[in-house]
Amino acid sequence: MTYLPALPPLPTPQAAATEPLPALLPTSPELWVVGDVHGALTKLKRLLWQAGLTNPQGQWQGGKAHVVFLGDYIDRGEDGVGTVRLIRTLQRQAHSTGGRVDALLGNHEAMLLAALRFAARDPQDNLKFFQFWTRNGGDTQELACFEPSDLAWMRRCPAMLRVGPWLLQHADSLMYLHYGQRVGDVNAAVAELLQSDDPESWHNLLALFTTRMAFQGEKGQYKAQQLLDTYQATRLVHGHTPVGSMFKWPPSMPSAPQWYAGKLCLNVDSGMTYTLGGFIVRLSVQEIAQVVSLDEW
Ligand SMILES: [Mn+2]
Repeated sequence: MTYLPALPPLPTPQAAATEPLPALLPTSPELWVVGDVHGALTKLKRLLWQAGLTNPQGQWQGGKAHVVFLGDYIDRGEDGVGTVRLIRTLQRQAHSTGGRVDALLGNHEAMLLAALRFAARDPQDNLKFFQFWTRNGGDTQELACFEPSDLAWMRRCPAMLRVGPWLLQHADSLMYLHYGQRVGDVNAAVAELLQSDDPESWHNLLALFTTRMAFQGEKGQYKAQQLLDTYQATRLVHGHTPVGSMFKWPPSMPSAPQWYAGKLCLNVDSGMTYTLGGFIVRLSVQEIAQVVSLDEW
């Protein structure tokens, strides 16, 4: 990690080169959020089935529900490729029933994309993109299993979304402010970066993506409010840092979604690939409406 350059000054909004994604989506009567899956495909399928979003085989049965996956689909768990394929399939199936599935960009997808982008022109890995990914749990055995369409899909994953009053992003970090002051601008800038061949831009993205816990501690609530004000949302939902590690819960304690920073932030990373349990969360306009947890089984 030490090779990474100093972070760029904050903020550095970039001109949008691509059509911005819709920043504000209507609030679905059923909004579900799924934290870091990290290849825990068996658990993910069970959770989606238990929530009534799919049948036991993983086919969409969620009707008009809206499911947002918060990034980090690959590495560490049993089947990252299968996880990506399941989410892609659910996106198509949900679309046909008036539902919606979104998948945000996680740092593991960004690390993989960086490693692959520079593999041909930097075979000695002087830029250390490949090493950075493998040292952070990159699963090189899975590399050959990803098809070009999987990687193209990853490059299209938005960095953040706003759904009604909720701001949804992968990391508990202020990194998004480096890319724009509006949700659509951030997504356009990150999408442009993911198509670029500039190593420094990629280094900066990966360095920013290693930051976490920005909303913890004395100034956490203030920072969260700044972020939410900037992106015109009232509550933040994120993954990236498992709740058990953020709040130093003993391993025997079942994980659960956790509010913090004066209830401005909701951490929904169940760490499902590291722990016995796992959960997904349904949100109402301002609250947790339902938690579907494997700990109940
Ligand atoms: Mn992460």
